[in-house]
Amino acid sequence: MEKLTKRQQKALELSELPRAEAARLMGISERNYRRLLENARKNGAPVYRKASNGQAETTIDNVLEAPDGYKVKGTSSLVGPDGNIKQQWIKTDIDKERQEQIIKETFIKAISKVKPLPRVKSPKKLSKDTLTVYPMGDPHIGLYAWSEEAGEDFDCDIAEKNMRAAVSYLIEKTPNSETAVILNLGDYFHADNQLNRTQRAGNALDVDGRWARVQMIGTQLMIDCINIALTKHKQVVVRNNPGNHDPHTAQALAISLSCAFRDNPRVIIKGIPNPFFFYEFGKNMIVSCHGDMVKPAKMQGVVSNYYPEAWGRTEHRYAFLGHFHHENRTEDNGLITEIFNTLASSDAWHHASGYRSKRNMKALVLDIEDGEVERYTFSLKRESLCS
Ligand SMILES: [Mn+2]
Repeated sequence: MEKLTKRQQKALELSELPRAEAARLMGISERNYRRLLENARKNGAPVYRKASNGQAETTIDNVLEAPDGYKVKGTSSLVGPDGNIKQQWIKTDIDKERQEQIIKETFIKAISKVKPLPRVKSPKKLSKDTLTVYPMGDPHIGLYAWSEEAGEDFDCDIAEKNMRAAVSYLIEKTPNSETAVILNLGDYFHADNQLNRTQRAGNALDVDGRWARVQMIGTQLMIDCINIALTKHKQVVVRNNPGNHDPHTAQALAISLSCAFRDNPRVIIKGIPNPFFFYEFGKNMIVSCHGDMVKPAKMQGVVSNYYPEAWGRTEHRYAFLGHFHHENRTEDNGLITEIFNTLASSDAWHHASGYRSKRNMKALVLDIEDGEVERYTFSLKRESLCS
């Protein structure tokens, strides 16, 4: 029996009285009194009614219905010396058919509230003449910074909130290119495993929580970013550069994304183990790697050496890098090398060492003939616009 309300209990106590009298004592209408009794019954309370002669009625017909899902199987009575029934217990049993029906109805009701995953519709009026690139500079999901020590607070929740806001903002602003490239420049995850040290240098890492939780948050976040991009672009190419913080987890992320979007021909997950990403669009060529292995100043030689045919076919050549967190754009003999800022904060060591960069995320629009024609910036100050 569920807990009765005080008013239901009072109504029950008065149920031996004529209904009009009981309602008057409770200061409510007969109709409302009847409702109270009905609700008490629904909560499982057996409710009696007195016969008009003032004696308790003896047949189960006079007992209001058993609680839903139960059926009355008999009564047990206490008979006084005068032969009248003083008290009566109603024996109920589970009504299996009705219970099945209730379970079925409950399921149908619950299911009707569950919305299926929204199938992202392909947008209309798309331009084949532009390509939008969303470089994600070193997101460092899983980094923990405490403002008392590092000047700024940062953790998984903050990283996730900022990234969602940035991607939503930029996708709202950019033109309707048919194809977009989500280019994770590397160090998407702060730690590659639970040792909480970088693989090569062995630097100690300040981490937020458990590694598996960070993986789950980061992977879901990237899936969500891709889905946001699918609302704007017909084709979404995704690349995850392995960084010095996440040489393995970047690959695991890419594999997870391949599985998640296996049945969606609109999403292409590119080159999982190769540290270099290559993409050609009209007269544009994009090469990207994290930036920890090849010095930015060497990129012109590497790109022309690795991709000589594409170098010959294209006119606007870009090398997009992360790793350094500060912004830098240089042009060197036919290649523009650009290092992007990040949305992540500094950790304690970088703060103590005097490194701090602007925190933002950008979107670049490349024209099929003319190269870069537009760019948009989400700085963290714009976050409030996107809540
Ligand atoms: Mn790095």
